Amino acid sequence: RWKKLTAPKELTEEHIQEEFVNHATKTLARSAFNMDDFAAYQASAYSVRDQLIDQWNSTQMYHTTVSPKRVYYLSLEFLIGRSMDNALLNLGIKDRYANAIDKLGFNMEDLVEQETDAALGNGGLGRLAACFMDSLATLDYPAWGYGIRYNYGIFEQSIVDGYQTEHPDYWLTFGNPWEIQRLDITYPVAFGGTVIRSKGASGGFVYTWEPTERVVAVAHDFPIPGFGTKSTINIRLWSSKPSNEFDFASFNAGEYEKSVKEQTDAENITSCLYPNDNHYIGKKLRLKQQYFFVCATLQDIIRRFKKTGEPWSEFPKHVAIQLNDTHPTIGIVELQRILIDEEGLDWDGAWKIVTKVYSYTNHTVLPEALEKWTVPLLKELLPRHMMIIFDINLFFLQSVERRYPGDREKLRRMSIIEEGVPQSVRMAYLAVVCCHTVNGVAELHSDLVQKQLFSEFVEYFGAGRFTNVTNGVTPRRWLHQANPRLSALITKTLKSQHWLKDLSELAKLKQFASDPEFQRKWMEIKASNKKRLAEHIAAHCNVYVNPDAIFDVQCKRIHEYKRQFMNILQVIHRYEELQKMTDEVLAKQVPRVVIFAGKSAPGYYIAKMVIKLINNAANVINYNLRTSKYLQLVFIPNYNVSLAEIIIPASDISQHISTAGTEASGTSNMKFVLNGGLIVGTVDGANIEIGEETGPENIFLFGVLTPEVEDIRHKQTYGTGIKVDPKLDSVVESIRDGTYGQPAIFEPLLHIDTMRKVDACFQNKAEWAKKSILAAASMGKFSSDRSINDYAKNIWHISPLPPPE
Ligand code: DL6
Repeated sequence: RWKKLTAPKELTEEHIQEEFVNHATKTLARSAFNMDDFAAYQASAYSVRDQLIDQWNSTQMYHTTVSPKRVYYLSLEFLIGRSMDNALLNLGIKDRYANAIDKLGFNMEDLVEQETDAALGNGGLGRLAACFMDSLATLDYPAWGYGIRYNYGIFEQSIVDGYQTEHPDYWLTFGNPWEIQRLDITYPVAFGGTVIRSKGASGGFVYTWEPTERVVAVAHDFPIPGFGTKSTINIRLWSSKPSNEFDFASFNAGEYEKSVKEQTDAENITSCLYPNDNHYIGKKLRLKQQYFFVCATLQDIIRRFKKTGEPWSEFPKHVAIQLNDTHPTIGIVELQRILIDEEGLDWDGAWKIVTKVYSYTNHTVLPEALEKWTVPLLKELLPRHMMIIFDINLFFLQSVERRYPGDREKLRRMSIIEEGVPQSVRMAYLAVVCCHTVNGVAELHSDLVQKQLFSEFVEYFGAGRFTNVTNGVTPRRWLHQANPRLSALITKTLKSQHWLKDLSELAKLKQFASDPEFQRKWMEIKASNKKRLAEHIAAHCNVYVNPDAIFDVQCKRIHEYKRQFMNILQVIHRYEELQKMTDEVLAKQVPRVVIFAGKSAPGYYIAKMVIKLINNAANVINYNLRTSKYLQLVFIPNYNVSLAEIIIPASDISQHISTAGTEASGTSNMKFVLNGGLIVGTVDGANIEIGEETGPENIFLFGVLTPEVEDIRHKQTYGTGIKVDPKLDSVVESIRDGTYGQPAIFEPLLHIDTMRKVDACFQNKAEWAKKSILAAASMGKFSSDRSINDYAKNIWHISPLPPPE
């Protein structure tokens, strides 16, 4: 009877309308006279969620029955964006929904716009996690994502007088139809206190942690549907709440603030996402977040494993845990602690299990982004974990000492504990010592990881522990959803949608790259995407940009190493050149619209000054009546996933110009090319592999190679050569003399010649269209499906488990 009652009904338009009205009137208590677009979005969202839940229940039930090896993807960030459009497309029910809703007087595209982004991440790392979830579901892998349900996601950015201004992103104001709160799934999490050592029954020592602070983790589930499959997997995000709701003693004594303090302290743990990208900050609350989330996650994983009734030795046959950067690394220590202190295993037995389960992805070689927690802070919050880290380090260094007797310098360099006042724990070293596999995220980056960051560990453990998995992006969101017309053209041309499940099929488009009719359709879609972006810019920046100009985009987090500063100098140089031209020469210039977007960390002064400079320069450039036909500049505020979905399909060129060796991979580079934009980029991160796939003629790479960077830096620092490009002298001078507002503080540099090349190429429309098609058709490698298959095969050793039809 249960089965019959829960069997999904056929999803006819009528059924969709019934469900919609049901949610509007019952869930939202609205009447037909009180339905605006937002209420209609909510009613649709709840009814789509019902569809998701059906699939999700059957996927989970099936996985529970089979009990396969699962991968658990632990990430402090999941930058999901909006869910409704994505769910409709992945479930293959968008047209039916749009028609059904249309007949009720609503437009699906308008409703989709009502949704607030789930912005629980800073940038590339968090968005990668979201792409990976889409691929895991699409490829039918038994997988779970685990993270934190922040009440406040990444701040919202507005531009006031040219300056970035931050506003809290309370994304949950109107509830969240895409989550299921699991008040029945809670786990205790403890902090602080002391550790008591006593003699155990077998004569060895037993350690009892007596914490001073206890909170509770509550599960919230976000179903993630695969594309063209019944698999729907889960991201489980934890929120914190107090273990004792209320301190009645204090309340009765009239100390009201004290009585709620425990409650607020507990809830604070999952209040805010730390808004730093590629920069670690040693805040106590951040460490609490990290431990809180892995502690709850491990209890959940262990509960699931225990249902199998199998002994601990079988744990690695059921569980693979991937650490998305070092942020969840304390989870390694937590598992060792649980196994020895709570499950009674001896050290070696526990260690064998722990080291078979965990693997670690490194996402940066920048020293300022490598996490280090001070020993006093770790001792204060997690005293037992600190003891275990010291033990792991001791055993590790003892074996290093055996291999390299007497080499004290090596021991100091390789130690997980960095000496200093105070001492600190190098979390990346901890991860390398404890994980069976460590990967970088693009070929060059993985090479630097092995040759620079962890070279002595490669020598010690052997190269087998280290590998590369080049990042990828999901073509479902980043082409099918963001660029529906291009997706439709590709499907029509290839006579099937299968390319959305196997992106390498895009290569078949190459045969049409010189076909004028295909080029015309391709470029017409680009033109309409540019118009759409121009409308967004008019609405949000009050600038009317020329949609026929080259759209030259740099949108990403604002960071010195990403060199938005270099880009704005180049724009200013272009502007100055235009000023010098006669009307005749001016009339021959290729019009350009330069588009910046991106957030700076709130405390990152230089990055914020770059935003200000861009906005100041825009104010000068856009109001020059003589030259604004040829050059316009905008900074679009509040870059997020939804805005990226508008910007990316509209770019002609996009800039990925980090100093060689600094950008681990980059993933927006892949999204731009997939949408027919060409890259202007340095020889860095995934740009290199993209160039290998497209061929050098379909990408504008420039600049020095990684090994040369150190050399140049050295020469600049010590003043023995390399001079600033003289073409930039006047730019630097004009910034210095205050033409663009804030004088000085900026330093110059290059890529002007590449931009000239771009101008020349853009004038030949057919050649440009051909490059655009060929580049997009070469993107097969950069699907996150390929990345996930690499992880599954080489690191996690898991297999697809499609639910039965
Ligand atoms: O791997 C995803 C993404 C890369 O594409 C970017 O190149 C890289 O900068 C970013 N790394 C981080 C590091 N943050 N921490 N820790 O966000 O990862």
